[in-house]
Amino acid sequence: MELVIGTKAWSTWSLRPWLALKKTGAPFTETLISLRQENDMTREAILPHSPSGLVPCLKTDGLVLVDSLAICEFLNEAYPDARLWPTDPAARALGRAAAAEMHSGFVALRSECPMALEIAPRPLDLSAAAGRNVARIAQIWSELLARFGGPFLLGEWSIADAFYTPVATRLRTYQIDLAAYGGSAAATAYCGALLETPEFLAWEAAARAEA
Ligand SMILES: N[C@@H](CCC(=O)N[C@@H](CS)C(=O)NCC(=O)O)C(=O)O
Repeated sequence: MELVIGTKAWSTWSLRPWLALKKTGAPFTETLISLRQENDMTREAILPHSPSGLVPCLKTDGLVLVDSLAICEFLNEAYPDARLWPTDPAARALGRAAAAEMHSGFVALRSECPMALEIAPRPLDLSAAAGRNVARIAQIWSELLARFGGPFLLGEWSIADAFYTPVATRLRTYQIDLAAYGGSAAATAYCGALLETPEFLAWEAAARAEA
């Protein structure tokens, strides 16, 4: 398998399936494309790998799969023993809803607070829209952690946690306090736990080495 990804300091979309793939334990190679190159050069570098012109892209068994959520769902089916989603249908449904809400939403937070693993934490004033995004994330995290008992959203680590790991980096980088947005103490602890998994720490070390 080959996972084509973007600059590790910035590519939130790449981080998600990379974490899931690491959790499967399956061997894979990485192809790293530098994002934010001038003159459309990033797109030109991506296109030979990914017909969407976007990363991530997974190449496996003659398949070329684009989109972080689709790749994670593929991995869940290809590696059932990795339990990337829980076996309980209700937990799985709630996890998929949480991941999909991240995948398709929180636009203000994403644009105002880009993932930037190479910079030191710094405070930032959020717009009202981004503040509402943070409050909704605090609500999702607090409810799921209370329901399933943590330490991750559905109890054991799942694809939902892969989708919220980039959010945790944003909260840390821009010094956003979840408690100020209605988040529980468990939600704050969960944010820290996402940034302490061995897989995320390996990604972060590589991101810092890129700089
Ligand atoms: N919905 C897609 C979004 C992928 C995406 O937007 N990727 C960005 C990098 S994080 C990209 O490839 N940008 C191309 C560019 O910067 O030219 C997914 O989930 O994979």
